[in-house]
Amino acid sequence: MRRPDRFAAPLYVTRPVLPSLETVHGHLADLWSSRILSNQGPKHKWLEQELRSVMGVRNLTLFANGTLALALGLRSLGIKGEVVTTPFTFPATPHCITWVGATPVFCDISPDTLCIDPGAVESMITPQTEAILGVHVYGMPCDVHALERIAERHRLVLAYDAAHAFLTEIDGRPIGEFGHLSMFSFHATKLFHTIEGGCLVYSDASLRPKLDLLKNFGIQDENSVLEVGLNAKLNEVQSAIGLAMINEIEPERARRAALRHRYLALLAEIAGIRCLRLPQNVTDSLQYMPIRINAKEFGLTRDEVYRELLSFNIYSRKYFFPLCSDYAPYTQTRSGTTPNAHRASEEVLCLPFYGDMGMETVDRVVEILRYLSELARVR
Ligand code: T4K
Repeated sequence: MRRPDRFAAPLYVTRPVLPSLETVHGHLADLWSSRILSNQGPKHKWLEQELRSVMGVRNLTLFANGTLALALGLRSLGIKGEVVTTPFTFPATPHCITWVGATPVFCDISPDTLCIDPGAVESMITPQTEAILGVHVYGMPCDVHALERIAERHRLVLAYDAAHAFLTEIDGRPIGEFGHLSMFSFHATKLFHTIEGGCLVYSDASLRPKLDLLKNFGIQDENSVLEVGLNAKLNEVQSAIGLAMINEIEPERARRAALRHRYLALLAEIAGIRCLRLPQNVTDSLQYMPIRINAKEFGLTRDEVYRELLSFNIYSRKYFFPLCSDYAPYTQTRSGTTPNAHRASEEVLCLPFYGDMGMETVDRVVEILRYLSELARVR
């Protein structure tokens, strides 16, 4: 059994998609002549318009990043009590709840979707509960219909952290159409990005003026401040990057779809590795390439695989380990039992996945995984 070659350069979990410098220059030239660099200028307005059309939604507001978007979204709805959420997520999710003065409550995830389990949500609801915050992990949708029924039954706000779910659809319906509001991240590591950035999509159009105030210090005009707002505006340079990125979305999605196809076909042949399969009626956001490693069948634990991959110069990522409930600020947080979340956090590994990594790189990553499993078997 020959040890495969190590990658000469580090292979990261992702690399930002970059629009052509020429297109970016064109937009920057406008800024240099107008000298409008921030405060919801023309590029910002234009990008909001473009994204409404690309994402197929009516109500969309841009923010400086996804975290501020979600925190201000919760604030705009006046959430102050308990918010039931998942521990299997990026720390920004419970942080946003905490920053608005509300209290996160953790419950378990479904083993199939890795998203919040509606039954577990319901078991955590108390008279203090005001909202449910689901996370569409890796673009896999939560059980939106079951959550909607629970939210209606208990008169709760239903919000989503859709940071990974840009262009995810269920039965052709944009994911942002479900629930009261959804946050999308436009961080550099996302398929569509503005370097840092994010947006809220929401069902109630009357929320828009409030969100516009909240992201601009609450300033109504020179003489009046109506809200305790923050500075959460996407500036004109970031908006220009976003505009230049619009034409990159579909080519990048096509490249990633081909890579995903190859990964799925090759990984299916390795015992102990399971890929997250989206239901037939769901359009893939093509954001991450998560796999689950069953240590018994594969011969190595996820952590061992992670370390072995580093020796090949592959920087896979354990999104999401540890669970948020195990981070210092949340160890005392009310939580149901979360066996599925614990298991997922110990088994999931996100493999390198970005358009220009190239098909042969997928082949090499899988060859290395196959080698590791064979090596574990003969040891
Ligand atoms: N909710 C969820 C469920 C989220 O996953 C996130 C963010 C949020 C909320 C908050 O949204 P934002 O406020 O960020 O808009 C990265 C991203 O920074 C973060 O946005 C993302 N989730 C998270 C899952 O991944 P890290 O700490 O893993 O980033 P980092 O710096 O280790 O980058 C990962 C790899 O990407 C690097 O190894 C190399 C590559 N990279 C990264 C950057 C920043 C580049 O090649 N170039 C770059 O400029 O968090």
